[in-house]
Amino acid sequence: MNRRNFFGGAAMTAVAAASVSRVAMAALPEPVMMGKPDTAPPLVPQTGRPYNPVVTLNGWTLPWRMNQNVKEFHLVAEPVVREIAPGMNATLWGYNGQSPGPTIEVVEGDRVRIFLTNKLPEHTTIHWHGQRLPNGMDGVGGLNQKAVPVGKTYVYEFVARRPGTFMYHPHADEMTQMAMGMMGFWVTHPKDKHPLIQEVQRDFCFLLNAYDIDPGSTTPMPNTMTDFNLWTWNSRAFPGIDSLNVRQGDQVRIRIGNLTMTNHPIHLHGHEFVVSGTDGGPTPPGSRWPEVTTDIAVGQMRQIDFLADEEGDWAFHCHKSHHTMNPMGHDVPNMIGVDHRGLVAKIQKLVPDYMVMGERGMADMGEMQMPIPDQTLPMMTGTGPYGPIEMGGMFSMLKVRRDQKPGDYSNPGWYRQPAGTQSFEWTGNLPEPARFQSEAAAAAGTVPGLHNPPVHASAPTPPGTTLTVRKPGAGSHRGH
Ligand SMILES: [Cu+2]
Repeated sequence: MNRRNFFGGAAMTAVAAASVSRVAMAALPEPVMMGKPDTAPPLVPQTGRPYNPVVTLNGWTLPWRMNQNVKEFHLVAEPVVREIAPGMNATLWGYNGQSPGPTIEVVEGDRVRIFLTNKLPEHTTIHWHGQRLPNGMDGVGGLNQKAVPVGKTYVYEFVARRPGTFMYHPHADEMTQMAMGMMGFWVTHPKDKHPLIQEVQRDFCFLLNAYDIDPGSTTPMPNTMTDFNLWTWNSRAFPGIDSLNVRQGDQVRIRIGNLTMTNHPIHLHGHEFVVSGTDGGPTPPGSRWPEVTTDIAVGQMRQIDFLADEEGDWAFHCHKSHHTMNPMGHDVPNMIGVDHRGLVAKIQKLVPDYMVMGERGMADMGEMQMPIPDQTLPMMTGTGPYGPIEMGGMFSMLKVRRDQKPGDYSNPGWYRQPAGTQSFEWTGNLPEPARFQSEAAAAAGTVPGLHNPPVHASAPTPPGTTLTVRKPGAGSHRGH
């Protein structure tokens, strides 16, 4: 947050409440801006009903002003510069200095008033995805309201009627505005103990989003429908995504919404979770079963609950392996299995930077320092205590520690596995695998037919017989 608006949770709301005069009450709440892509600490509520606040991954919660029992928020839709990961800044559209916009946290039954100021170069609206509200507050431009013109401020007001996991985004020139990063998270906390909502010690949230930004440029291409090259959580790509740091024994909730153009099977290592809620509300207990991956379709939200009882650094990622990669060339030939040693050295005499990808797989990409244009990211990156992690995009870690303090969300560093609990190198004898023996036997001619399958199963071809293979001519199937 910048100095002008940084009051630091308690102080911010206290100052606002004390200084609101009759005149000021009629005025707009001053918008709070955020200048950094860091994960902000939870915003503990100073006014209204208490609740256990969420932590937005590489994001923050928008402070509010209490105005005669109405929670007032001020969102400013505007162009922003978002650091996708160190080394790459994207020119996006967002709210209050960042993309995604700030998380809005309220309590079931709260009356909420949101001022939306449009500082974009075109009109916009906000749709409150998943909310029960009056039809005229639903934010579909042209259908429920006139779109908010450039430079104007509109007001949305409704009661947050049901607790749950929601999001907000424009419903005006959606293709462009969502491709540019306009979206935000919304959490409505239950007002009392809720039979379907378990109390948790840690509550995280983030949105799945994707961008198509040509290496070397900074602005996403809004016309792209499927061929995105940056797969992000809250407009961050690994290694720019913060880890989810918890204390061993914590009951943990992670809320995820999908505003990309494809589904994402989100996978957690080392633990089982249940889907405890969707954007339709908390799930009935009879509908819950253990999972380690949950697929989140476009426009869906999933809320997962689990007990973090295993210490360690656990990978947490989208299971589509291309979504744990950062931008890669799309016209790269497949070199797996092609031995081009010698060739590279010859070409490098002419083109010093020349490199060939993936003769033995793509793992080389994790360690080679290939020159890349400014304003893009290495395809796979991130270094752990044992070498390159070889991940990008939608990847992070759940860090479970016995000695993490309650309420401490700081990164505890890398986990050191206790002695004798880590995969290790076998240094004993290696017996010849059985398949090599059979191949050796086949090469010696003692397994007839393994390399030269017989034409007729009933009459094995004796060794030494020349086979005549009849192939159809181009476009012709005559003769067979
Ligand atoms: Cu994915």
